[in-house]
Amino acid sequence: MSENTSKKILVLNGPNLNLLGTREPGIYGHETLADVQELCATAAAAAGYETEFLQSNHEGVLLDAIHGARGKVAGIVFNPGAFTHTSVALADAISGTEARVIEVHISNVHQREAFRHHSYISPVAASIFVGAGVNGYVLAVQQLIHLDNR
Ligand code: CA2
Repeated sequence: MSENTSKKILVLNGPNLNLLGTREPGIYGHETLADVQELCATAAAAAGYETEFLQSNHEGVLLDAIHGARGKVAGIVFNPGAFTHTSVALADAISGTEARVIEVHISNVHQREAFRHHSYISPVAASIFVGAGVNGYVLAVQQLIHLDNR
């Protein structure tokens, strides 16, 4: 484990992901964000890690969460939602704080509209899981733990 980190993982979700499980099940599945929270906590606990979970529809709240996590977590599992495709500020926060981020997208963004094919987050992410449904969060937690113990 690298120095200055704890056995804590921040799971961060961006705009509209609070709607998970309520609409568009053909794209995002039937699981709710509460289900995702439980999946992440269980995957983390299996390796002795704790999770902190936050969803926000506000870019500034996500920025503050990334800044606040500095030195306090092993890394961040991050689904930035639509901010993925628009936010230089979130990318700057990740590179500026040197946060270890695993980017997650429930849907396969590359099978969708062209504007979803570009991510400002991917160049500053350590790993990316796309199109694995909510299991992508579990894979991301496991990957983060793997990287933390290299
Ligand atoms: O596939 C993903 O996880 C996305 O990050 C989800 C974002 C979308 O803008 C990205 O391109 C890909 C949208 C999140 C909205 O989630 C909803 C869930 C259920 C119903 C409506 C929206």
